[in-house]
Amino acid sequence: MMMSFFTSSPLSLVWVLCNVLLLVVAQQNDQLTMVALRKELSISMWSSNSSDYCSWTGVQCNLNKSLVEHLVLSHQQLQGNVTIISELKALKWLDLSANMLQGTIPSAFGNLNELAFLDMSFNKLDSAIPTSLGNLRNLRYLNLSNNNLTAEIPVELQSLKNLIHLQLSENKFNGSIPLWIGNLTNLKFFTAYENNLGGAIPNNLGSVTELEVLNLHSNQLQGPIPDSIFSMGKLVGLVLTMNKLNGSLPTSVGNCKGLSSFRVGNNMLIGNIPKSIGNISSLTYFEADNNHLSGEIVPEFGQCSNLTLLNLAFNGFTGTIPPALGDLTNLQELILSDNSLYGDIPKSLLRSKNLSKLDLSNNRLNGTIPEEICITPRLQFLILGQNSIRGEIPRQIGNCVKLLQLQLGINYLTGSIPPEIGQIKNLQISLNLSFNHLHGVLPVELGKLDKLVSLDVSNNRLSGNIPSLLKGMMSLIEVNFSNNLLTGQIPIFTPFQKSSNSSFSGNKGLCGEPLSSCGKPVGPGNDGYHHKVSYKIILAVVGSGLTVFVTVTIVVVLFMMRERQEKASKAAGIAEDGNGDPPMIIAGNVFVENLKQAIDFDAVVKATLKDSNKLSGGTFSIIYKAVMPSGFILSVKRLKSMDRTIVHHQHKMIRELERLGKLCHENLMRPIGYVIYEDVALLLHPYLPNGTLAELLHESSAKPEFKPDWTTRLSIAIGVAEGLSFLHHLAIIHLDISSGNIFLDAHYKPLVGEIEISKLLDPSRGTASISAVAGSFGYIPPEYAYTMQMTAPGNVYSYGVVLLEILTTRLPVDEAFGEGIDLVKWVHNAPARGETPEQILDAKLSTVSFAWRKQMLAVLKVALLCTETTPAKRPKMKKVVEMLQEVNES
Ligand SMILES: *[C@@H]1O[C@H](CO)[C@@H](O)[C@H](O)[C@H]1NC(C)=O
Ligand SMILES: *[C@@H]1O[C@H](CO)[C@@H](O)[C@H](O)[C@H]1NC(C)=O
Ligand SMILES: *[C@@H]1O[C@H](CO)[C@@H](O)[C@H](O)[C@H]1NC(C)=O
Ligand SMILES: *[C@@H]1O[C@H](CO)[C@@H](O)[C@H](O)[C@H]1NC(C)=O
Ligand SMILES: *[C@@H]1O[C@H](CO)[C@@H](O)[C@H](O)[C@H]1NC(C)=O
Ligand SMILES: *[C@@H]1O[C@H](CO)[C@@H](O)[C@H](O)[C@H]1NC(C)=O
Ligand SMILES: *[C@@H]1O[C@H](CO)[C@@H](O)[C@H](O)[C@H]1NC(C)=O
Ligand SMILES: *[C@@H]1O[C@H](CO)[C@@H](O)[C@H](O)[C@H]1NC(C)=O
Ligand SMILES: CC(=O)N[C@H]1CO[C@H](CO)[C@@H](O)[C@@H]1O
Repeated sequence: MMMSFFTSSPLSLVWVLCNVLLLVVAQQNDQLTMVALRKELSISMWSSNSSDYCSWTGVQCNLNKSLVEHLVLSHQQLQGNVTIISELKALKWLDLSANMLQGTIPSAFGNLNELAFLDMSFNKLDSAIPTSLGNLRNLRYLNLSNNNLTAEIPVELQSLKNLIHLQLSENKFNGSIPLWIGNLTNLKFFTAYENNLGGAIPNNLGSVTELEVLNLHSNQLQGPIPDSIFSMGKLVGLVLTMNKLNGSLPTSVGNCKGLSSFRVGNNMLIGNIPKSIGNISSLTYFEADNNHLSGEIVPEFGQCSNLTLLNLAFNGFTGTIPPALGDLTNLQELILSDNSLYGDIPKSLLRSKNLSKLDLSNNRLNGTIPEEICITPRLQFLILGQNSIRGEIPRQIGNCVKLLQLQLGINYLTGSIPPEIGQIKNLQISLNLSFNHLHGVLPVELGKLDKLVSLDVSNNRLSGNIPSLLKGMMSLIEVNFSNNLLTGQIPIFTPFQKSSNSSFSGNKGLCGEPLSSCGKPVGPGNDGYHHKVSYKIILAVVGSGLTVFVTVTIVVVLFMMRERQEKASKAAGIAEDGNGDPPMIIAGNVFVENLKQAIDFDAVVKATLKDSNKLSGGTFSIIYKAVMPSGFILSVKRLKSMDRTIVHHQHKMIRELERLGKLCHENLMRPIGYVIYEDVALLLHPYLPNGTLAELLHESSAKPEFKPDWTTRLSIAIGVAEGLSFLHHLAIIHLDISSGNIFLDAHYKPLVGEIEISKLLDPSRGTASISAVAGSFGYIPPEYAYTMQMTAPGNVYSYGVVLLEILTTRLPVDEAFGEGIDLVKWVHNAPARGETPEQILDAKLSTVSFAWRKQMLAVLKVALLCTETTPAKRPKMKKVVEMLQEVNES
């Protein structure tokens, strides 16, 4: 057979030889290309591997192992020229996401005829999309999100008829959304949010029969929401928030039986909400706040049994709140503020046992507060201010034990303040009863609210003394007792004396600081205040072990004494400044050459003397925002508990800082310079506008559309792990890992901060007393109480707590967990309580999709490992990174 084949015709022999030759050449080509690529990009995970490129990490070849088909090089900090990849002619799958690629997308990528998946998201690519990408006829997934790409979406992409996913979000695209998108009939997923796209939403999207997700938020889109996008009925998620859309909500929205998320807030929409909304049984989020919608809130919402969030705030809705909303057993947030609603707060609403936020403020509600107010135990935010609510505050308000914020100001409430308010031990954000007709005395039970930050009872008819038991409100920062009938001496209590006299004015019978003195001797000092706080912290941190308890007490007291000294010297500093003498700068430097011009040391120092510039405070430092005369914005860290050693060891410190300034990892916030004056050290960092992870996760003021989704959270978790892994690789132990020390850049890339502290306050340098209280409450590993030393496994534990925060959106310490239980214990004890992981994870994320839920469960496993009680059982940071990346790729 063989013989006959070979001999049958010399021509066929030539043909076979040619093919073998071609194959060899092709193989050689991929070999050369891969070796050249490894050299060009100095890819670390390929550094020690063989010449068999098909076995390199992230590489897959076809069955006969000659040609590269899959190339996954995400998260490799790649920076070079990737054009050469276009030589890998058999490539089907190319993932270059989350690197540092700059410049244009290589137009030679248009030659990759087989390519089905191209992901270049999360890089620094700029300019226009090369038109050659229109040649990729087999492309099914194109992800170019999170770059700096500009110009219009090129018309050539209309040839990509097989596209299923097209992601162009978070770039600088302009022009309008092309009409030809309507011809990509296979498209399921289209995102172009956070660009500069204008014009109207094409009204032929109805022919995109498979469209499931359309996310175009934060553009300049105008015109109506086209009726047609609902005509195919497959839509699951529609996000058009923050545009300039007008027109009314199409009735056809009711066709989309599978629609889960409908978000059109911050536009200029008019008209009523169509009653057909009641047909969408799968609806989970409905957000239409900040529009010009009007009419009544349709009771048909009550049929959307899966509805979790309903936000219609800042519109022109009138009429009453439909009692049918009480049928929504899954409702967690009902936000109807800033409309013209009147009538009662329906009692049925309070049956929603999952309701955690009820915001009906700034309407014309003229009923009373129902006694059933906290039949639902989950309520955390009860915001009823600026209405015409009458009657008394029911005593049952004391049942609202989970409440974080209670706003009843500017109403017509009568009667007295019920002492039961003192039972709401969780109350933290604010208690506002101002501008009502309340009379009687201030109940002493308010003193039990030891977490409350802001108390406002102004503009009522309250009488009697301000009870000295209010000193129990140890977290108080803002108070307002003004315009009442209060009498007697203002108790000596730091938060009171630190307030301005307008907080107490308008009470004829009130005297003492900050008002004029009563002519009587003033009581003892306020030292008890701080001691009480620290005492509590010690108890919670240590939990057991008397010897340890004593050691820690001494340490904490030492720490606090330093802090007080520091406060005194700071006050002196401000006084000096008032005289026009700026403090003498002893030393200062900027490590980054091209920033030297932009930074002015005097302006840096001045900025830190103003409290209004304060951004946040960590365990070891206070952070200020400093705007330079050049317009450049810095974040300036003033080291707390300043030690003389820092001045004495100045040169050492400067060397250390300069070394840290060279620490190059994209997930570490390294110093760009420093200023030293008197005995104060200021460290300069770039200012990151997105704040900290703690703010992102826990700050209720952030708008829902800025709440990070799971994908963002996972990438933050991975970034932080990578930063810490890098530190450990250099044998640097972080002393204060917490979500408050993780900063986020404009793309939500995390940067681990406070790394300097680890070096500057090294225990081996005689500053052990400070590092001995290393860590933030809730993040401190259990073994720390015995060893008093922060270690790499200790860092892994603290990181595990951050992971749990990311997964649960809960604070590391919260009284809601029960006596002596922190987040770690609460999660570890879930099986014992008979709770499933689903009851632990943030349901707003875990119920979005099965894929997210699966990833969250996998990350939960990692978090449980990290927070093992036995340090030896915790994985190394490097292993954590690997595990998380595996989850990410699954
Ligand atoms: C190698 O694999 C490709 C496709 O996977 C196939 O077309 C080709 O014939 C194979 N070559 C050999 C020598 O097996
Ligand atoms: C990248 O490399 C290709 C050749 O592989 C070359 O043609 C191109 O000019 C390079 N681009 C840059 C920006 O250096
Ligand atoms: C880019 O989009 C694809 C789907 O089109 C997705 O699989 C991938 O995870 C996305 N990349 C990133 C980094 O999110
Ligand atoms: C994006 O491009 C603009 C110029 O168009 C540039 O000023 C900016 O620094 C770039 N941003 C990033 C993150 O590369
Ligand atoms: C779009 O952006 C490109 C490049 O930034 C610019 O040249 C062009 O004028 C812009 N077009 C519009 C319509 O704004
Ligand atoms: C879409 O396809 C139709 C027919 O296939 C064609 O007539 C029309 O011009 C295309 N529209 C665009 C905007 O390319
Ligand atoms: C409501 O949500 C549950 C859980 O996510 C889901 O199983 C169910 O199918 C949803 N109901 C409808 C009508 O979509
Ligand atoms: C509440 O206000 C509405 C509309 O102004 C009015 O019709 C109604 O009588 C008021 N209810 C009470 C109890 O005052
Ligand atoms: C297949 C193989 O040997 N891969 C190794 C390549 O090198 C990296 C790091 O140098 C290892 O992690 C891989 O296991």
